[in-house]
Order: sequence, then C-alpha cells, then structure tokens
Amino acid sequence: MTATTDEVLIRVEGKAGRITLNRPKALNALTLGMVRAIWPALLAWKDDPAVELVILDGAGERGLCAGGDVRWLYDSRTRGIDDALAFWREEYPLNALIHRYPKPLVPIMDGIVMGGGIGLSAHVQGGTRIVTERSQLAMPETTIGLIPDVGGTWLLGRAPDSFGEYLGLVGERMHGAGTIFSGFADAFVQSAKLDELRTALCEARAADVNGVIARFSEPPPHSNLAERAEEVGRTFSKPTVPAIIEALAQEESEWALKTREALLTRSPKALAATLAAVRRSRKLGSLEEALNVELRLCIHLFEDGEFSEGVRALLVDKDKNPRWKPPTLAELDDAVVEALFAPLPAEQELGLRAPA
Ligand code: QUE
Repeated sequence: MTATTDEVLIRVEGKAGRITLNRPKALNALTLGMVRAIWPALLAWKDDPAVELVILDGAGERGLCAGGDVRWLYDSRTRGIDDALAFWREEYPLNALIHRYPKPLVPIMDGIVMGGGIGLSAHVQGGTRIVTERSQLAMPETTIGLIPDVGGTWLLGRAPDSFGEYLGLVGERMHGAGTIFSGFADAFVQSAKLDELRTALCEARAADVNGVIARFSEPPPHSNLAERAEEVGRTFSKPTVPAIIEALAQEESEWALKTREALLTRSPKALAATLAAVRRSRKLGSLEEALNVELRLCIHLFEDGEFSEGVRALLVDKDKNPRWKPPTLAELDDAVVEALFAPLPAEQELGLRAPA
C-alpha cells in the first residue's frame, strides 16, 4: 500500500504494518493529510492476515510528534471554523480507532510526544506503548488556549489521584518512570535498542509482541513525578482553579512556586474548562464520549479566539505574551466556562459511540 502524501510513510515490513510520521522539520506535527493517510492503512491492515502488528514511529531525532498542526489551524482562522472542524472531526475518530485496534499496535514514543502525538499512541491497549530515555510526554494545550484533546481528558481522568488535574492544567512534561506511573506508557527501552526492537517486531506474530518488547525493555529511570503525590494531592484536588492556585501558594516547595507561576501564564478560560473536563471525564463510560465533549470545547475555544491568541503568542509572533480573554481567573464567569461545553449544531457534533 502506498500513501498519497510523503508526510507519513506507510508500508508493510515483514509481518508489521509500519507508520512513520514524516515531517521532521515540524517535529512531525500532525496534518489532516497524515490523518487521512493513516486511517485507511489501519482499516486495511485490520483485515489483512499478512499483518500481525502495527508499528508507529516518527522520522528524525527529535521525537514522535509535537502535536497537531496548530500553525495551519491558526492560518485557517480567517476562513471560519470549517478547517478546524474537518481536522478534529477526522483526527478524533482515528484516536478511537487506535484505542479499539484489534491487533497489537506498538507506538514508539521516543523524544517529544505531545498533544496529537499522545492521541495516536497513549490510547493503545495491551501493554505495548514504548518510551525511551529521551521521551518527553505532555498535554500542554492550556499554554495555547486549548484543552487537552485527542482523548487527553479521558487519559488524564484516569491518571492516579489528582495527577490528571496537575498534568492537564500545567502541561507538565513526563519522563521515564513518570510516563508509566501516569498511565501514558507501558515499557521502557533504551533508544539505542530501538532499531533492533523494530527489526524483531517485524518478524513477530501478534501473540509474541509483548514477549519481544519484554526482551528489549528494562526498568525505567527514576522520575520525581510520583514523589509529588502528597503535594499534588493537597493542591490539585481543590474544587476550582483559583483554589488550586491558592493552595499552591500555601506550600513551601520550589515545585509549588514554579507550578503556581506556570498556571498564572496559562489561559484562564482553558484552565477552567480543562479542570471541569478532566473531572467530568471520570463519569463518562468511554473514550468516544470524552472525544465528543472535547470537540465542543475545542471548537468553542477556536471560535472564541482564545486558541488563535495562544498560538500567535507562543508559535507565530513568539512574544510569549498572550492577551487572554479574560486576562485573569478572577474575571472569569462560570457561565462562560459552561457555555464552552454547549453542544454544537447537530451537523458539527462528533457523535462517536463506543462499540456495543
Ligand atoms: C501546545 C500545543 C502545541 C505546541 C505547543 C504548546 C502543539 C503543537 C506544537 C508544535 C511545535 C513545534 C512545531 C509544530 C507544532 O506546539 O499542539 O509544528 O514545529 O503542534 O504549548 O498543543
């Protein structure tokens, strides 16, 4: 099978379907073209007896995937919401397909894996999500006025204790053991062994994939994430974002100081929406339902201009001085946050459902 774009390389090697994100200069940021190439390949391999497993990785040294192609979304803003709708309405079903995939899928989460890259890899079930000593996993969307989408609210809602609130609000990077502790990855492999791992996987039967991974994996290096459990519990369990920020001010650690400072730079509206969405996701029954809610939030934040302002300040003008609306949490009305959760017009709704 050949893809219609060179932004993603799709081929079969031995028994493995292989997907390599191939925009290394943009840290493999996910485009609509890539989504449209990956989808039919996964569907075809599902029913292809020659394909035992699928390997997902990224070209270049810097990482699997920085996120969605937010620069393109930013440029589309003057044309309305059609491109944003098209992108997210095709990307999220791919996240769900990956979650439900009937054959082993092995995401190589080397280097930077954020946003859209998490959506392509962290939903995989079956214990095959690989990280390395170079891995940096995060859901940093509140930095650009968005919420942790691509099923991020679902994953964060299932992280231990209040770690989902912490990781989702701050966008903190996870490394080593922290990626496994949080529930975003399964196995640690030294990056120097990845070529050999891929070669072995290409010869593996589906039933042997976990055994092959076990041969190459080792205990992950220490991360201080789990050690923060008490501080995270005392602070990120509070009912509102202002209460979390206040609780951080009561702590004495350097971590609390830095975390509070970070929160104060994030979009107030995105923070409040993220806190509510992560907590509401705990009451949902499936990833698909969480994705439906996330589309509403993202479209509303896109229409509202908060997302564009975040991308402008961080990635376009790079002045790192976003003019959030409102600029502070104190000025943020609960009704404004609740309106972000409102259903979209019927034809825009995602309407994903978990398989029966
Ligand atoms: C939050 C995000 C993204 C981000 C930074 C954030 C994101 C994303 C990128 C990104 C980075 C480098 C690139 C690129 C995109 O940065 O989603 O094309 O070369 O894709 O704070 O959500």
